[in-house]
Amino acid sequence: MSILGNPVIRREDPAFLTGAATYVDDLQLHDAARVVFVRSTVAHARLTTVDVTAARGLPGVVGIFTADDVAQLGLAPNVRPTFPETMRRPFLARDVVRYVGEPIVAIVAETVAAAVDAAEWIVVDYDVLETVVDVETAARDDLLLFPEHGTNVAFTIDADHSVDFSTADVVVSERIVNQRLTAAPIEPRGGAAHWTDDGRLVHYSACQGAHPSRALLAEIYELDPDQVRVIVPDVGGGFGAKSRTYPDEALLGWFARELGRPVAWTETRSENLAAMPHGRGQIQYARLGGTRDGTITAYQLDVIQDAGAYPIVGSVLPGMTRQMLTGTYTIADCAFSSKAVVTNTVSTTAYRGAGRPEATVAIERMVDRFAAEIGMDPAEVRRRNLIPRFDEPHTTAIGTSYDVGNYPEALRLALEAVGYDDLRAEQAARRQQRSTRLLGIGIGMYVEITAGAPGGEFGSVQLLPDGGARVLSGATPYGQGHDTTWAMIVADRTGIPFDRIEVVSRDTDQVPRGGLTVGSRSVQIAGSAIAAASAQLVENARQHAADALEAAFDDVVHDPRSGRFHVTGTPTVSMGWSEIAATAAEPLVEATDFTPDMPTFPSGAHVAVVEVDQETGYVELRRIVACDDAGRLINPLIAEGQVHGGIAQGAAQVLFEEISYDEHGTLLTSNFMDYLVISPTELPSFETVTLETPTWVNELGAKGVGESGTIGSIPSVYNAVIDAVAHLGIRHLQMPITPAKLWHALND
Ligand code: MCN
Repeated sequence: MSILGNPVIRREDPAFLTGAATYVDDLQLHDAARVVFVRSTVAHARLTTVDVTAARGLPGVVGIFTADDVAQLGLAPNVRPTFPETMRRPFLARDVVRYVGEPIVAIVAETVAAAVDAAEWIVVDYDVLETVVDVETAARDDLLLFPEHGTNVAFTIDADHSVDFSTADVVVSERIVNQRLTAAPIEPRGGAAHWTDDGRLVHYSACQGAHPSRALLAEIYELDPDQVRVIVPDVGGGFGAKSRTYPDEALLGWFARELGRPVAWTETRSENLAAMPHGRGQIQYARLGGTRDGTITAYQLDVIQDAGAYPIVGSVLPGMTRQMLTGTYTIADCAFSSKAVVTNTVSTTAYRGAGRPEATVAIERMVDRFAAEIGMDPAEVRRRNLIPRFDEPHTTAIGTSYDVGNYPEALRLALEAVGYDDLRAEQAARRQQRSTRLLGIGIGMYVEITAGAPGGEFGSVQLLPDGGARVLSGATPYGQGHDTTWAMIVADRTGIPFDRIEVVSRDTDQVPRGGLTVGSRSVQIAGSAIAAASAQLVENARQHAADALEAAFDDVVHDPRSGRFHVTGTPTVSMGWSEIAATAAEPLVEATDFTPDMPTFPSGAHVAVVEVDQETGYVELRRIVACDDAGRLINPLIAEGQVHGGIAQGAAQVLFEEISYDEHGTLLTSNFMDYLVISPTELPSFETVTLETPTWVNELGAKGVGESGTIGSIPSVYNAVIDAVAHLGIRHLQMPITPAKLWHALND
């Protein structure tokens, strides 16, 4: 029996659960000074004075840095060369600040307390400029953040034609707000840096990719990548928001070099809420048309994406929304357009799902709106429009080719598991009894794209002298259980026992290459590389066994279950991995880079059941049934954990979480009293339903699962809440649907 597909308990967890893990802030770098940033308290202003003199020489202060002190670094590199040059940001603000939280001065001191005290003595005078926070207002270009750019629009995607709604009997339209969120990782951002005697930069970072971080730092410091070592210690979550070493953290190397000693920085929670880029922030104008028999014929989605003050990844995420435009449905005529627009807020970036939840929310809300309009059950409308099961690539009207999928089965399984018909009967009965506990049932179908960005991943497997193995992986885990997963793959392919396989990652000196852990790409790319390297190692070892057993190579058989090599027909004449390791003149090691030919498209169906208290507007999540098809699962226990976390974050978006700024650009949600992170008390036990439709894109048959829970849960919970109140004439509400918002809707 293979170890793959079994719920192997994560080997990472004992350290996490007992406090034995080492996060950046736990590193005891000898003689490290601490960094504190002075950040803008004004959203848009000309800086008239930045006076640091009073802070110099204060007890414990070892260095103070302003824009002038880091001028040699120029502007921070753009995320991609195609980003507008005119919108590039400085490392520290020089003339103008464009959001609350923009770093202006860095103080380095013996302790954080000394640096915080010194910060009180920094004088910053602001000549306040008019501010634009609302993205729809910013899109009108009445006020420009970068006058030399001529517009606030950073990127556009134009619709290639106008959709024909003339054949539709019914057309529904809606403005849908995918509000700003923060990733809220349990560990905020942090880093530490020092220089070696031979001039190498060593940078520790709580980030999502050691090698991309090294490449960026090498670019900034004009060093050969070999001159930079990035080490990623244990990381307390990232959810997309830690996918880049941002300008503040990138400066740590500069401070360390100038001061000739190590420096370390960990942001506070409020700093994290203000300064770590946010997610979502997409406003959608959706239009969907169809015939009275329930056939959807036309769909148009136009979006405005809030880029924040300086465009980074968030501003190009509408591209992902476009790719997943029509979701799991066959819709003959569709079109998409988008504009990414700068505002006086922190930049937006990827947050779990990154552009795909937005696509899913739009189509799934509109399908429900359409169903309500024609008076048909939303499950039935979905059944009538789902793409039938396919095993060859299926290309949608927007031009995206999906690999394999079985959407009707996911819907059937989820509805069966939830007991859909009984719930509808219960809902009808309650409505008839005029119960104030309003029952809502919401379906969220999704298909999403994983490993959507091009690129491969490195993996190697080395046979150790004692017959164990060491795996090197270029992927950087930050909570996904990669060590367990990679050891399972190697154990399966080689027969080397699981607990004798060690995994090395997150250190650019130990692993030659690696990518970013984003877009749920790791299992399908890094996992496939490791599987291929394992297979090569087996072939290599077979040759050794053949030599040692004095047999022809073709006559030597490897048994992956026992981990032994024997001569065909003579199982007693055999060798194990430790004997091969002992007899081999050189250590056996095999390395591979795997680059898939195309992304994969995980899919599924979630059904949420909610109860709305008509008197208070409080929404109680009663059940969430999730059927997530991520192809073949390597470790169903970890996959389920991924789905659980994702569901929690998705439900949180619908019910509680929202980053808000006032009209002056002051952050109103600067702590966890105001930013309502969801907790277990607001969540039911999730019910998961298994469906595995293996992909042919990689030999593991695996798709990504890291973001599925979020993508499926948002539309299901959203639709459930609206479904609960639909009979009272409510057609739509914007997220988050807080008790106050719902109460007002029910009473207005
Ligand atoms: N898995 C599996 N079989 C599959 C796919 C995945 O068994 N077919 C399991 C594996 O055990 C793997 C894990 O699921 O270790 C996640 O695999 P994958 O879907 O490939 O995703 P990545 O490892 O590339 O992780 C990225 C993804 C993203 S994009 C976000 S955002 C996210 C997420 O992972 N952020 C997380 N999960 C997170 N989990 C934690 N704890 N913290 C975060 O910040």
